[in-house]
Amino acid sequence: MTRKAQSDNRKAEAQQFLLPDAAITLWPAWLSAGRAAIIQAQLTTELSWRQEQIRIYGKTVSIPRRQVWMGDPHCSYKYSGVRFIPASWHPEVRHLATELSDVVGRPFNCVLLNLYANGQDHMGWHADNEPELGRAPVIASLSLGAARRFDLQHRQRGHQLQLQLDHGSLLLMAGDCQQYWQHRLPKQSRVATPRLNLTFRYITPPG
Ligand SMILES: O=C(O)CCC(=O)C(=O)O
Repeated sequence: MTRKAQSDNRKAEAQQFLLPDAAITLWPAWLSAGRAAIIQAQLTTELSWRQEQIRIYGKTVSIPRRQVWMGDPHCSYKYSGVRFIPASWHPEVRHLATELSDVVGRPFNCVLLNLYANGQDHMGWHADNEPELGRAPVIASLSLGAARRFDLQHRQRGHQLQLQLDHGSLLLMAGDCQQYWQHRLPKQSRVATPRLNLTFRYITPPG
């Protein structure tokens, strides 16, 4: 099958959610289980994962997961008072960024990778609304490993959405999603195996 035909098949399998102030699309099996497992194993062993420390309400705490920030050299990123300088592209991650750009029709030049050892590791409510990402960022979130629940809630209207992000799934958050909605990856104590998530983003180059 050609790359174009593969990407058309993936598009056909997309689920779109009709929600106020957001454009959310889920491809439950964007990568085959085999390819997703190979990429998960490779990135888990080959990247320099760090458990970052951030300041919350004046206290320094370790975040409940490990991370790598990666991308083009200009893509530095400020999160909870810490400025992250991007690691250079891992070839497989750069390849995924190009593939995703083809499918989504938008460029991606940086990515936050999160490694959750098990269901105790998590990420709290937040939006990817840092000024570097622009007014209506397009975020492409690829999941590898343990299936986890992913929650979204509208900041003003109270709408909620719960999704399951499976091994090899792709979630696209676009439109005004980051302005009006928050999302989180809650703790799930019964999950015993690791999960890796890559959120591809775009930061406008200077000049
Ligand atoms: O692991 C996930 O699915 C959530 C990641 C996330 O919310 C983020 O990178 O901003």
